[in-house]
Amino acid sequence: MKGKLFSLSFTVLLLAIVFSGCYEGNNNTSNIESNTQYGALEVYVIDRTSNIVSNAEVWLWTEENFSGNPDWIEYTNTSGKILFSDLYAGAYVVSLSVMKYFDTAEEAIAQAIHTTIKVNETTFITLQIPTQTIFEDNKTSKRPSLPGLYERALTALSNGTKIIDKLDDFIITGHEENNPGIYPIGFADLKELDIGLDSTYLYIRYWFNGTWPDNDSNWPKINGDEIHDIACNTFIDTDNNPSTGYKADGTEELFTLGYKTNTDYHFVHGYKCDPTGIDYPEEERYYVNEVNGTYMIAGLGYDYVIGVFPLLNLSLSVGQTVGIVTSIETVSYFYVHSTFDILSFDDNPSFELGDSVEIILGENRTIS
Ligand SMILES: [Ca+2]
Ligand SMILES: [Ca+2]
Ligand SMILES: [Ca+2]
Repeated sequence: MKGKLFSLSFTVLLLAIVFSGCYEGNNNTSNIESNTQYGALEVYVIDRTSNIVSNAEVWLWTEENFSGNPDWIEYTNTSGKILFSDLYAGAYVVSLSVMKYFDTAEEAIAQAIHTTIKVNETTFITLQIPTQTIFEDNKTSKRPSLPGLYERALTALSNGTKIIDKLDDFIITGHEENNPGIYPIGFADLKELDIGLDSTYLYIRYWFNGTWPDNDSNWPKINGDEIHDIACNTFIDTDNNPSTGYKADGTEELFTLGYKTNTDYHFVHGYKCDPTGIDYPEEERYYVNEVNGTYMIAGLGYDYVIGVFPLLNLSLSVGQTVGIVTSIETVSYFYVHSTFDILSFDDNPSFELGDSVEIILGENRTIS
């Protein structure tokens, strides 16, 4: 635990230079050299909703080294904790990974915690993930380009409608390109769909029976097959009339979120609207096919993902009765649909039925 880390990326070094500039002349506070006894530091990491965060990257410096690269980098365990034992008593600074959780050095410095380790004592510190990761359109930017978006989403969703789905209820579609059995992939098993809106955006939150892998190498590998793609689709029947709209579901609008591993085009989100009446080819199903300004919040490393979609172009408003059709699908090397879950109260739902759940937009209600 006392070893220094030498292999740091060029980007980290660049950031370290920024840190160095900010803290010049302010690094003479340590008394570590004269102290030969140890204490410990336990860091606990939670997210914005106070859930524990495992595998969170925690950086630790001695106070005198805070101007540069961290002295230690460690990751929280499944209880959201990491113990730095055998630290010399003295002054330290602890932060979540500057690279992973902050956009600027200034932001990280403002939230770093300065603490003192005492001999034979354990100091406890809680760090909170500073904000949700927000992905704009298909870019992989880590930071929200729209301040307050996460808070807005939570407000609209808490005032909106929750629809509960069963667990372990993947369907076998019967299509030949689909998984004839069921892979046990909890993070693709929908357990709740929340939907809300405000004057600007529609918000859709998908809760899962598991956490999305936050590293491409950790996606499930099963019997020589490998999951490499997840998509969350919500179709809205805006006139609550299944005989109008996109033929398969009678819906008028499609919202999609997802992630693909090992590609430059990781994040997939957007919406389509104004059905043409053409079912194939798929790209001709809607007049409006791409809309900029959509966002995806969380997802990787979380058991939920939130889609934020501009109401522009949509015929949706508070108080409107609509039908909701939702599917969660994963893609593997062997199967177009390696898992398929649909939001349904039917004990034997089928893909073709496209079960629609009727809701009133903006109604604060739980449906199960
Ligand atoms: Ca489910
Ligand atoms: Ca319709
Ligand atoms: Ca289901």
